[in-house]
Amino acid sequence: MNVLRNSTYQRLETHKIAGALGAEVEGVDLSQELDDETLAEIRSALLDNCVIFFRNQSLTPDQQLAFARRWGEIHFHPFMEGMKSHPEILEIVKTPTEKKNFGGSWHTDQMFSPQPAMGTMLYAKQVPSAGGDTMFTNQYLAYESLSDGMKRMIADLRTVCVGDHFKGHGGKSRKEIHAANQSSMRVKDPGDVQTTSVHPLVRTHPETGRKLLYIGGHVQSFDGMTDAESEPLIEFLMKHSVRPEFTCRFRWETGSLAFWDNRCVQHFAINDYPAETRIMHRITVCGDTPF
Ligand SMILES: O=C(O)CCC(=O)C(=O)O
Ligand SMILES: [Fe+2]
Repeated sequence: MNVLRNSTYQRLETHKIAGALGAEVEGVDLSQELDDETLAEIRSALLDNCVIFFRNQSLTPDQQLAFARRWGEIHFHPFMEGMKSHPEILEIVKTPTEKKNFGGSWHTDQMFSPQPAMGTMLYAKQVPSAGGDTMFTNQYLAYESLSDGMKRMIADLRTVCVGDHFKGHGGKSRKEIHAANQSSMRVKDPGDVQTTSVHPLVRTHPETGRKLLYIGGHVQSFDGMTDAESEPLIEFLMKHSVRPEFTCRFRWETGSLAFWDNRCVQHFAINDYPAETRIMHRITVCGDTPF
């Protein structure tokens, strides 16, 4: 059952943007150093709503980083090169000449890492006149809405998650895909950073204690099963996990910041602005080992 998301706050206000998840937060200026009470209320709003949005923020990279650091260590993307001036920040850019976008399929961030990102903060620097929205889906609801039989069947499954050479991209490497797209974003070699990991398919959120379906586009197979055996169930669960009634869709404006909890949502960046430019600044915060 979905939680009601009706918490009340002293320092901020929340406005739900959909039935399943997502709320806009008002009353907070993220460029300022926040007191512990405000931060605690933002944490409750995040845990309640799975993804929260702040509008009309004016943030330098240093200010965005200072806010992110209040949540933990910064997670560096093993494959994507950060900004020269701020390696912790990934600049997500798509210009009119680029066909592909970054994050244009359902996934949860860095699921291929042994300790995937706890949360992602995405700040809009430049947005198209229309389009370029991001969708989110609530993975508690995805789990809870499965039948008892399916819940029993998947209870002990573990997923093998990969960070490169995705089957969906014909096995091509990130480097090859970005080169073919003449992408503005730079791919780096992960070196000896681990980029294939095995995780429980049914995960318990470490803060809320609720179970959820931990699945996303990085899942290649189930541990101990062949690709052919895994594929039909992965396909069913991926389709189920993004049913419209589990989702919300955020319409960006310059100065919007989205903060999502990667432990319980998937997201999808919609690629529907062929002739325009979109520039976002993204920081991911380190997470823990899924259980
Ligand atoms: O650009 C977006 O809306 C999201 C891209 C993405 O997947 C990410 O930042 O993790
Ligand atoms: Fe993402």
